[in-house]
Amino acid sequence: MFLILSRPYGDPAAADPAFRGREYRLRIGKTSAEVARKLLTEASRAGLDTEMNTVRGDHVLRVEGDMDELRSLMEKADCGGSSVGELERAAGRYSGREGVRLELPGTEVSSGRQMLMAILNVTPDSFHDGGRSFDRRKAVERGLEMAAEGADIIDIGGESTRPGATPVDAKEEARRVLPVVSRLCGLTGVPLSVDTMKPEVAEAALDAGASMINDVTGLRSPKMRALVAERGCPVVIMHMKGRPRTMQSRPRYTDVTYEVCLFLHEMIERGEAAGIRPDRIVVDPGIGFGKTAGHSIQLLRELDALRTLGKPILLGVSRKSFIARITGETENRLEGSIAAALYGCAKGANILRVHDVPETRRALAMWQGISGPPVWK
Ligand code: HH2
Repeated sequence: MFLILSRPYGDPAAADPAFRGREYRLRIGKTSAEVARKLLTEASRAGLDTEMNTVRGDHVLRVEGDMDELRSLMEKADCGGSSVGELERAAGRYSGREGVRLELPGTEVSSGRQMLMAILNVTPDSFHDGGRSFDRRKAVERGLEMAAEGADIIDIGGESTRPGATPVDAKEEARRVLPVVSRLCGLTGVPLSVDTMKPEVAEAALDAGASMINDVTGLRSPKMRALVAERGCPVVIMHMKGRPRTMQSRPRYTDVTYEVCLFLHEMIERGEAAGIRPDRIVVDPGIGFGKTAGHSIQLLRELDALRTLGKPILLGVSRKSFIARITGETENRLEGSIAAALYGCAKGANILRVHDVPETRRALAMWQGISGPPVWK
């Protein structure tokens, strides 16, 4: 697998001196020891910066250079035509030449426009809005409010995944979520997603009118894969290391971005092999899920690596603890959330999962106005 990363956002030299003006950083995974050695030799001959790591038995080589240098390096190291072809395809997906698309009832995600997924937790214990919409009537009111505020998708959850959260059984989760899904479905045209790791809850929610599944366990369950394939609905594959109860107890990675991408890549392959349509899959790095603040920041910095997977990218940074670690503001996390979300957009995020719809909508409009095509005279 190739991961391509562009220069860091902002001043490349200041942000990451290791880049030394090079255009791209490439991670080449799953090479044999022999090919990795050849690549290392050729790269040092060509004066390119390299670093080698072993991740789950794969040799992962980091090379910095522009695309021509990388291509010629692979040819010289005799990696074989298929590897060079795969590099070209990864580069095509990275640069968005192939485009990303996701259809939902009444709306569409494309590379050109970022969407807002509003968070609606029908739980007593979610880390930010726990208890606010636990009452069914209040949840429906809040959903309608978020629709009026401009949410493109509403993501309804009945089980908190905050670190240390107590798991909820399928019956209780369904009891919380299903009435809200059916009621909202009749009252708003905004597509509804259900945030669940349980195939039985997902199935009942689709029957009740939900049109998308957000699976924080990343389609690990064969039943979930079969269900999504059968229903043909869009699905979010999110990366999580461990389980919510224990995931924050000293998570470790050799190369967090590579490992997250490798997991997403494998789950995309398994999902597609189970019959899920390629244009129904969204990927998510799972900010804060089995990650220290440092891991989350590294993933955000390198979010563009996920573009190599060729799927829409969902990003959930809203009000998470790494924001408080940076700003020192434990209570006021709104501004930090918006700043992180916009940074994510610059790196290729297509869908932002947020608690604060109107504030993010206004900030996003400004960012889109500046970064989009020049429409102002
Ligand atoms: N984050 C949370 C829950 N679900 N799903 C995706 N795809 N990506 C995320 O980043 C993500 C998610 C945690 O946020 P929240 O729902 O507000 O909290 P809780 O799990 O405590 O209900």
